Amino acid sequence: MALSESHEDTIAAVATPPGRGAVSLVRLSGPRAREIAAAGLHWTPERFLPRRAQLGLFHGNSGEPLDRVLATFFPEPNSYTGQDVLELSCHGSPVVVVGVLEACVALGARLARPGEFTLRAFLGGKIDLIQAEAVRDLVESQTTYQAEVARRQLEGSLSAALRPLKETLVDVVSHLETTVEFVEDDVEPEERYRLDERLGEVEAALEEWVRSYRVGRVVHDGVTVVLAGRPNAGKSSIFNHLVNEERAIVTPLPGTTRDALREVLDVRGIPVRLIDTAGIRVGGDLVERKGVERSIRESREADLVLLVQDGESGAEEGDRRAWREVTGRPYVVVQNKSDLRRDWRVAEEIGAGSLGCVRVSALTGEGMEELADLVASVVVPGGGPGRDRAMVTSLRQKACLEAALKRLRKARGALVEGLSEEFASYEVVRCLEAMGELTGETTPEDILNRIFSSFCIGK
Ligand SMILES: Nc1nc2c(ncn2[C@@H]2O[C@H](COP(=O)(O)OP(=O)(O)OP(=O)(O)O)[C@@H](O)[C@H]2O)c(=O)[nH]1
Ligand SMILES: [Mg+2]
Repeated sequence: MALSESHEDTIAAVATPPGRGAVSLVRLSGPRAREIAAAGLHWTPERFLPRRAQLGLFHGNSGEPLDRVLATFFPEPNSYTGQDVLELSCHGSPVVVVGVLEACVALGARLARPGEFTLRAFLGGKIDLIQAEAVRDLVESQTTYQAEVARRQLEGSLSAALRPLKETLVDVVSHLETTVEFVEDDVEPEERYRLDERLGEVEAALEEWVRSYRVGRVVHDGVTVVLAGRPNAGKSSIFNHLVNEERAIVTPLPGTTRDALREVLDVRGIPVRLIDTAGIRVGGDLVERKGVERSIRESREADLVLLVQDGESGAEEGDRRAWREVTGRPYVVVQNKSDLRRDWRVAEEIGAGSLGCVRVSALTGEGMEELADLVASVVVPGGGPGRDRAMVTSLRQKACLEAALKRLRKARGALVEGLSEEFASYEVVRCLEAMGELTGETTPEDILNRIFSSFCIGK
């Protein structure tokens, strides 16, 4: 998508998911939005009232009535994109929706590309790039916590925090530039010290944001957690309990699970891809051996392994074998079947390398809340997601911040080493550019294209 391409054409897309539903929404944005919708409704454009839901009969390509729709007109600049926007809510049949969309196209609209509405909002200065990314994250969120973090970012938490930092940098640059112009009066050492101190404050703030990515990444991308252990320990029973469904087959026979089973669940706001695997042991038939291989492979790629042990029989060689296979990955010990036995200890070496230990019963549900707490505190650095912390959630944002930090440190180095002010000033300007790339002011076109093409159509 060439961004230089005119945004003067009017775009149209279905904004609701494909399939059947009570209502579907067709959205138009651009200078001809009102005219096109009016033509479909057989109205005059003047009949639209700003931000009022108005009922009308929408007509198809050949003039036949299609559906009674609810039209809402958002005049520019007070719309999502900043342009004239028209939303047509029709009955949610794919036939009706496609008919309305096709009529709009026949009347002069162009089909929107993925993310093009949000791109227009960005280019029109309604939102910055961080907020645009937050729109996508909000649409894609799988847990309420993810949605909350995205919403906060959409409201501009990071953008607002960056603003005073940028102002400080601009101020420092103008101080440095003044002295460059009047070469004869060098900056006094105290002045240098003061400027360096101000840069130091910005550096500390940027570092804090970079650090927040450790949590932000987990919140945004989620984690993979694998249930592993010897056969019959109750892995599948725990899996079923956590996903709240009889998803995996459970039997008293060791070696029940062969294939890996996956489900995504919400653990204290973190999206967890939970995988149930075959019990690890030697021997078994060909199918089971394949299952065990798979189990070991999944465990070795996991962010966290739940090493399930059988409380009924207690720690024994079978547990040790499973443990040896998963070592190298972070793991917690889950002592299952607490309803049968509570007096057993985890083998010392197994407990020593673990990030925690919890006693549960998949049968009664005992300890399951503690297990969820333990998982959340282990996968999120700093012990569980903070409720009101704003954070950086994308690698792109983190990379921009790191680039800015690198420049900032160079600038501080130049000041401290007593180099000419020009050097420091040059680096601070580069730092500002990196921050501009973060919010979208100076982001190269190909990066913008990549970001917006990852959106869904109609957003
Ligand atoms: N009393 C009791 N029995 C349990 C508990 N959890 C599982 N079981 C029983 O233990 C047996 C094995 O459970 P599974 O969940 O199939 O064990 P698994 O670890 O998935 O076994 P494999 O798939 O063979 O590796 C079944 O008979 C379960 O009903 C528990 O907490 N308490
Ligand atoms: Mg199983």
